[in-house]
Amino acid sequence: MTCAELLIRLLRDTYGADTVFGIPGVHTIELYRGLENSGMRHVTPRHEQGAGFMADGYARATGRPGVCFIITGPGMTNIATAMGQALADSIPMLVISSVNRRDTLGLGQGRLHELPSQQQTIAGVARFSHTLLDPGQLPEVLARAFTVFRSERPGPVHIEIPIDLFDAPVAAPSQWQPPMLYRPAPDPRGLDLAVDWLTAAERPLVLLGGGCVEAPEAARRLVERFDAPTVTTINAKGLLGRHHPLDLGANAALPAVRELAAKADVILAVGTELGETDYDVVFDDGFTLTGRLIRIDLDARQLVRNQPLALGLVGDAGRSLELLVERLPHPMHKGGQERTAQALATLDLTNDPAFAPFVPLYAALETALPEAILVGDSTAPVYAGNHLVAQPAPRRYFNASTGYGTLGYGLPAALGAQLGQPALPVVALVGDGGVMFTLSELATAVEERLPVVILLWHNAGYEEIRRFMDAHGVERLGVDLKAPDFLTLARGFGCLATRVDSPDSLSDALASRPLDGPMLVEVDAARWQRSLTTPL
Ligand SMILES: Cc1ncc(C[n+]2csc(CCOP(=O)(O)OP(=O)(O)O)c2C)c(N)n1
Ligand SMILES: [Mg+2]
Repeated sequence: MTCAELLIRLLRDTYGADTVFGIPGVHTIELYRGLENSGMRHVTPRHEQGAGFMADGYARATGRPGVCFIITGPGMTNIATAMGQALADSIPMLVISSVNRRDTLGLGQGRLHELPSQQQTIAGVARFSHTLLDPGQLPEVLARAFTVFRSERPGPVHIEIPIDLFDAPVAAPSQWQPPMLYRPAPDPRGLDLAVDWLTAAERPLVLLGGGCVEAPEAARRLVERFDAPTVTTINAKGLLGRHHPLDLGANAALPAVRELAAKADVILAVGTELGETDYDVVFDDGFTLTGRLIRIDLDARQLVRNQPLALGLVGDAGRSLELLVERLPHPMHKGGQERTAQALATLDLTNDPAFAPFVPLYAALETALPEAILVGDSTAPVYAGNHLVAQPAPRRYFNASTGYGTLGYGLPAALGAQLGQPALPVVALVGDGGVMFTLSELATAVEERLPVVILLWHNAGYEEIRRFMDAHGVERLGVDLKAPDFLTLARGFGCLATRVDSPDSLSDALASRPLDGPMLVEVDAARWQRSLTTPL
């Protein structure tokens, strides 16, 4: 078989890939030979950034790496931004690309799609980037990619194949079975010490991040046994189920939770970066820990980032939490429920003027589509949703307000999530500014008949940046946008489109959503706000 055929078979048979996101070019046609009959679904986004965001959404919704087929040069620079987002949030993604012929690499001859060094350009947004120089090494290189996805802190991996190798003959591998892989468990001595500290704690706090999404059961059992108030970050939303009495939500940057954190004598942080976009979105370095910090992470280098560490354990989040539960005495009484309830009462999120307009919006969504995956861009409803939304399970809430913070993420990532979870409703939360970055993916949604609801919050400009300019005394510039007629535009793509201006009209729109294609629901922000204050 050829190198390209071997790649397809390994992806499908050994690694279980069922979907590929790609835009073909003259460099990659050999990758497409046989793809049609492989049984894998090929989805054509309208821009490589869309391919990367779709792969990211697919991975977050399913836990399986998203796979992309990308052309040399511009295809790769186009997808680099999406790889940056996936890298920042540790999302598994496999990007297979072409690159120029081996005997021309690095010569700068001005060949089609040539970069000085594509591998070096992409290495900065990948866990690793590898140039295949011998087709016989393909099984080993792919195995390395999948050990990153399964055994290490995940992230995007790039493998580039020189165009003279795609049709090179290659022998079938000696086995098609993937290896059995297990993640490490922490050293028992570290676990014992952690148990001692946790047992003695009087005012403990738990911080759970996106690294825990595979282990909701273990997470819930640990916090219940330990009886501690628990922050679940944006990427961990839903981990404890909806409205768990120990769940403080993704509110670590708000005063009442910061106070709990500052007063905590022992803090257990698992699979969380303790990063700015969850703990310090107000950018004032105000998340301070004075107690003893115990951290568990798959990546040792994470243990010492952002906060002074007292005890670090390297290991799989779920396995570590199970081992802690086994060792912790019970019952434990740390006043967790009372302290959680008190902090939430102080926060009083639903009456916070910054969040108030979005309370009825999320209520309407939860009533109409309680199981929905909510995928967001970086826009006003998403910032509020980070605090307001409670989800029944993890992998149902993610957006570009965290980590790399890339506008244009929401729509294509929602399409990827829908492809990965066809049985769940998916809602994309986007703004009038952000949606323009990747609006072309509406064509993909229509073509693939994906029943995603696109909720477009229209406030006529870059509201978040307007707010920052006002707050810093900078005269507004570049933030008031002339928006297109979104309804006409969506209909031009063949997408159902409607405008709403109140919670009731939103509920009506959601009730009429089609099941065989997307629907764009434009929310007129000004009229929405007025509908909340003036009875219609
Ligand atoms: C690729 C990229 N460019 C620029 C920004 C800076 N940025 C962050 S939020 C924002 C405004 C987005 O506008 P919109 O989508 O309409 O949301 P709104 O704040 O108005 O609710 C901008 C420009 C960004 N995050 N990402
Ligand atoms: Mg806007």
